[in-house]
Amino acid sequence: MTLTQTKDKPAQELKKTTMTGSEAVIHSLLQEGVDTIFGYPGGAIMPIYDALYDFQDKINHVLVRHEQGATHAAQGYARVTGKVGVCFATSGPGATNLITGIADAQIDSTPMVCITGQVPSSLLGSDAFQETDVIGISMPVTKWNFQVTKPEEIADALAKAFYIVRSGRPGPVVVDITKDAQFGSVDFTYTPCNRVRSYVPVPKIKEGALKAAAELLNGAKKPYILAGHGVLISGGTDALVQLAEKAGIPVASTLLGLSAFPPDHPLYVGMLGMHGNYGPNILTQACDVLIAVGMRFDDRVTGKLDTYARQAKVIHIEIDPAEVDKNVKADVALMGDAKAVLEQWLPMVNKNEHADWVNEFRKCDAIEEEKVVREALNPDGEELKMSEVVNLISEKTAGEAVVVTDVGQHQMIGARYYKFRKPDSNVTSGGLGTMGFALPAALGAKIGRPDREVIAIIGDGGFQMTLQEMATIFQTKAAVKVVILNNNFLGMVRQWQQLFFDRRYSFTEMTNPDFVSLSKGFGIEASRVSERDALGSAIDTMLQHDGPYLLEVMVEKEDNVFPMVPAGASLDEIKLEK
Ligand SMILES: Cc1ncc(C[n+]2csc(CCOP(=O)(O)OP(=O)(O)O)c2C)c(N)n1
Repeated sequence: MTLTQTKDKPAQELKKTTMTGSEAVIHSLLQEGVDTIFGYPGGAIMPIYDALYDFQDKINHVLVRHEQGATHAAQGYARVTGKVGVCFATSGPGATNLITGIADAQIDSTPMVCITGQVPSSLLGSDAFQETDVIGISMPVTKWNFQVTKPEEIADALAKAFYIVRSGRPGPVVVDITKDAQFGSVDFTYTPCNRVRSYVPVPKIKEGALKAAAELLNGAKKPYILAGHGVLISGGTDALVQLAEKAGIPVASTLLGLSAFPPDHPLYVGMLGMHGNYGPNILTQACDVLIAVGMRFDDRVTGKLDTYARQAKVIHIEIDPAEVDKNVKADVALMGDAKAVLEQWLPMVNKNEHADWVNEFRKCDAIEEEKVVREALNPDGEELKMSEVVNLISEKTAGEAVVVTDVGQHQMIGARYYKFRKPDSNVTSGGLGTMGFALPAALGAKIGRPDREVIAIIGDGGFQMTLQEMATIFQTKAAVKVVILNNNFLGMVRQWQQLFFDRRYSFTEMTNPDFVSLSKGFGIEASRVSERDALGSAIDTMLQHDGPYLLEVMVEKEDNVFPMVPAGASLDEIKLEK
């Protein structure tokens, strides 16, 4: 996302005024259009919180219950609004509690600015109370980080932080501010940043590469588009539809690319990856030109690299040069912002149709329908399956909700059976696979888009990793709908134990608390359902409830997610059943 595309208000110049470093932090955030912060106070960041006290009419500070919750909430907020998520935390444990969410934002390209308080600069390196080297700790998982020790550095550091997180491939930044810098006085001026020496956020699109790619595509008999998160980040969904329609190219989506292409479109063929659809995986091994758009050939998508799409010429559209030729060698790399590349490339692409090729996907759909989907959506057994629950939620929300999933079987089922009909609607932890992500991310998404229905789908395991954020949901009254798919197991790990470790269920069964009472204890209305006959009305009650609501759905304990490409296997080895 380039600076010009960001949905934040643009930063403005501000003339000189004398203020404290802490006030300078708040004024800098206001200059960048920030109106929401997720945070948790403590000793080393108290001056900044004190300054914030006077700006409660301009900035909504959401007091989370754990700093990890602040990061995931900021991620959820950023993913559905396209704006920068902002977090505050204190030094030491406050700062270290941010690390999981920062790593998650880094691998899933999410723009986030984390501001941490730090011990006074005179005490740096002395093992002072709550001193930790957050710069050192966060270095490998941030796009940039910086320690401010003087009040006059604050404005420039924050201007640079916002420029870096928004520009090019988005990511997280940490700005660590010592307490003396917060207390000190500064003549504040604010100059937005729009350039950093030696940093080229968006590579220049090369005309020659576009022509070479067009030649490959125009000669292709079995072209195939893999759409990733970069399509959504660049706002390139319309451009992608135009390309696919003009040249008659089937389109598959990565996990994070879901909602970038209309699910009912005749050229849409489904999801890629370990638990993706059968056709998109198996036919990767049959296409002749593979066009990867804003995706990074994650190992969950490629399976065994040595056997991955060996027959195909690869065109890789990508903003981050570090991703090109990293896992899969590109025959032509189209470097740049996905939307810009697609728009510039379109006139060079010939009109075409590949009806027989698209039909090969439909034949695979029929196989998957027969072997997997029919039973998943119309089970013979009495117990509810996750798939039928997600399918019903999809129908009852007309595919128009923001769906935030956690990590595990329910995540893959959510991705497979929710029909995302609006862009920027799928919020999940893709790259890092962070259990505990969904509840706070859903809170952040609802705060960012109160106009949209936000539904968190979470496993009984992951819910217990960040359930304290139920208190934040209660306090903010954010009308998040939480669906726990309770199988009394760490389901995805149990599935692997069943399939690859001889059914030795080593520490994956859970004796759970009473989630309904727990929710009510947090002041959030809740109910439980386990019968098929009662499922529809239970979902209706949840959706119609004015305010947050938790629905616990008891599901089959040992249900499995299929298809599955076993870890490290080739895509040809995809399993449709045990
Ligand atoms: C923080 C973290 N710890 C461990 C894991 C490994 N892990 C992946 S899926 C999973 C099971 C999730 O269980 P649950 O939340 O109940 O969801 P289910 O798979 O049953 O739908 C585990 C333990 C992880 N992804 N994240």
